[in-house]
Amino acid sequence: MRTDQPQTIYLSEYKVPAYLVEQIELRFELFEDGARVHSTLTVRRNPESQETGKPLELDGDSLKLESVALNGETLESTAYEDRGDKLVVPDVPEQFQLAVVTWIEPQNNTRLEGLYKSSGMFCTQCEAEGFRCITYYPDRPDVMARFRTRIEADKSAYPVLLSNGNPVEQGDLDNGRHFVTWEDPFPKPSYLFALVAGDLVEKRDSFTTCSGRDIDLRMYVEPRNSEKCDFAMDSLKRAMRWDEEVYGREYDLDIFMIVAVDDFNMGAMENKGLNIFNSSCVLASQETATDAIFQRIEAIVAHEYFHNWSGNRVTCRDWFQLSLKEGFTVFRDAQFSADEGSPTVKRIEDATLLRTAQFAEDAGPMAHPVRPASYIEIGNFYTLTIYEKGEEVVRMIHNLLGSEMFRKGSDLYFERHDGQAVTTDDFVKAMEDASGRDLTQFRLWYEQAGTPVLNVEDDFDAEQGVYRLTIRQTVPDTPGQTNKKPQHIPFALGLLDSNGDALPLNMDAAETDAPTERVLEITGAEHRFEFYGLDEKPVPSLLRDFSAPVRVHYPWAREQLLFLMSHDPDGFNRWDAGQRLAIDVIQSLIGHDDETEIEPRLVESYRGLLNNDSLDQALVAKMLQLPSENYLVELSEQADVPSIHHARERVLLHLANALRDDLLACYQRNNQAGEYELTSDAIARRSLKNIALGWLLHIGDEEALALATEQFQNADNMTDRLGALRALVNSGFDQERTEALDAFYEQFQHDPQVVEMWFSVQSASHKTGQLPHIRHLLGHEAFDWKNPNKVRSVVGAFAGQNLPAFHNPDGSGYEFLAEVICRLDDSNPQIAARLVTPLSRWKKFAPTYSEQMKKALESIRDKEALSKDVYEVVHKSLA
Ligand code: 0A1
Ligand code: ZN
Repeated sequence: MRTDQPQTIYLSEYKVPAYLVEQIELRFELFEDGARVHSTLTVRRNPESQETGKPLELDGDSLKLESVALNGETLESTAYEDRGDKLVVPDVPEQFQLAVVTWIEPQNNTRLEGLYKSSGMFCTQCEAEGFRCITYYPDRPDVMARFRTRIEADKSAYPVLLSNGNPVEQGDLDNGRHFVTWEDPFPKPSYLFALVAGDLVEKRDSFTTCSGRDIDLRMYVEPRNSEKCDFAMDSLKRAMRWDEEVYGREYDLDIFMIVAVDDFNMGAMENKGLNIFNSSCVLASQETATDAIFQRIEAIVAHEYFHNWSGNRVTCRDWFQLSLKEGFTVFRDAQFSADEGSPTVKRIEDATLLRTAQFAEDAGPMAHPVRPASYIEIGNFYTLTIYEKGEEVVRMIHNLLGSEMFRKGSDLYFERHDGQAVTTDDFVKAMEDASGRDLTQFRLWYEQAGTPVLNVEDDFDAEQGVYRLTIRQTVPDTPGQTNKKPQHIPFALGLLDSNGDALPLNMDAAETDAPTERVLEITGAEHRFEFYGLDEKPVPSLLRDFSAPVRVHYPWAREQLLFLMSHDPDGFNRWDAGQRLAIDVIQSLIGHDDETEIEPRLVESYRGLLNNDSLDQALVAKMLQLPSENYLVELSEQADVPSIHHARERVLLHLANALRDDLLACYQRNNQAGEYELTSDAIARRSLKNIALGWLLHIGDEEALALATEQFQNADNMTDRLGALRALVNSGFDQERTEALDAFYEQFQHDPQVVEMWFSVQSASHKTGQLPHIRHLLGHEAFDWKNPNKVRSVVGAFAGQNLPAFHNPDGSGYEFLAEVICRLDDSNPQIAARLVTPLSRWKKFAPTYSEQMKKALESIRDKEALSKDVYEVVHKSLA
């Protein structure tokens, strides 16, 4: 048990830095048994700081201090204090140079923060507070310095030496060593520093910017990955062009580099001019990556590139402002993906993630505002709330202002704050100043946690021809926040007549020529809207395109949902109506015996979808997918996972049996030979085909088994091969499942990204993902505790996606997860803390489950020397 209480950091205690760093000169001597880091800082007192005479305090973590020199004079150890996490130098002049030498051990760094080794190469991860694991430094984003970095290493083992900016010098040294010096002309915070040294192949391309500058584009990967770079490179060029066209943002350095590393805690990192990626988020080929992975790579490459403006040129003042860069950048990458593919499908995917996982976070013990007010460990705040809800907040500003004003606001923001470290409030202010709109109440979205709930009622006055909507909003209590104020909510609405035609929304009796869609603005606790000139009670289409991240309650009749599924001109709401109908049907079966009738109109609507070739096929593919077990859990009060699973399975089996011939026809229609393409139509076809195959195998169809085997063996792309594998794994055909899994591993065992898919297909499957098999996978030759992707693909998939196995009523799933978390806490606390999430939701489950989940949390709490990462999540969960 940890006896000391880690410190909480508060936004209200923010103070400007007492010292500023103008320039930092770094020299890295890289060896196999460690690295020596020489750092020379040019420092001056911050004229804006009130704290005159304050000692210089530099942050450090796991460093061995070798020497300190002030203005060239080596200091006696009595002239400074080495507190481990701080280096304090009491007597410093107004301006000075401080030279610090530290010794670090990248080869033993399993936390993957700071400088570490991955597959034999050196690489860094400095966001949020990793730079302090490299050298003593004011490691906070509002200290922005110019970096000059010299890297020295063995030339044959590490021929490639990279850092931020431009290479300015290179040469050979004694003993087979060499060096390269890099200079970054843009002042930056330490979290954007990066270094890479390795034996990597270089892939080159170029991009000509809108002003005619030629940019050198380079990707660095291990030689075995050299054929997996083209898609990322192409995505990068498309993102660069898009950012010029849509946001007027041009790239600013002469070189832009991307490096792929296998061991990485997150997806990727936007270090200035030198983005570092988790291999699984950048490397792809037709044979090894699914369509979903291609789309993820496109989005992440764009995301990291867009950060060059939204994050790097304009950065965050402190880590409470994290959503300033993340919310805005996710919004930008979502717009890019929408423009490159199917906008409706992109919106459906984003809303699904938000409603399934962010709403759950917002209703759980770790709920926090988009701009949090306090934290213990900032690593725990790279959350769905900061990223995804943060995106929604920016999207709502876009919805309220319109595209043109939003662009004016973004131009003003970049112009006003270029080179500065600012706050979310500065962002909102720029939007206000450019548009003339008052966003005072809107700012509550940054301050109040919790998902607002809208209760919608309607009535129709047939005599007057008036339709009335009454909308009441409440914002639920969250830890530390009660009695919240109403928020400013853009609510997009349409009304349909009984033919499915869009009605004009006359909001004043005399109005003519009214639009058929409006964005209503809800600001009070209760609002009433009236629509005139109607002959019959319309069917409302509420919160179109998911115009705000809120829960909407309206007493939908199944009739209305079926009607919207086939008539709503808003694609998102068509899909949403289908989801609501399926949820209603599944929920009505929970706790009832297997004789209860399943809504026959659900089958007919799915039949209609399967045979609908006039609708966007990408939308059809989404509409066919039943709501996930995770979402059904999120929607319930006291979740009983086996009952939810059973009810959903009943619906799935019923649909698959009733639609057997339609599914087979759908499979055949979409199983066309031809060149592999990544167009949204081709992606939709593969998706439809694989959904049909999965359903058919689920009901044990022999004809489909033959098709799946054929597809598994002969597919020319990973989407189809994995689609067939997944269908086989989730089927009752035991022998074919085993054969396919063995053959797949045999074929792809040398490709870590594919082996990760192989792990997660098994771990997430109700058929194979039982605990003994999960333990078996942990002992597999390809499993590696030190590699976060492997941990995620086995343990993450089991606890996060395989709900019936994880929530085994005997509690074994929870005990297992607690054991894994304790083990990982010693080597990689960031990854360990993320794995606590499924347990942290214990209050959401029926008592037999929640009591055992709580026990598992308590067992983690009692571990010796718990990291502050895990401490924070576990303690807040148990509070
Ligand atoms: N800023 C990166 C994500 C990132 C965050 C933290 C990391 O280490 C703790 C690593 C990467 C992004 O938004 O892509
Ligand atoms: Zn980001």
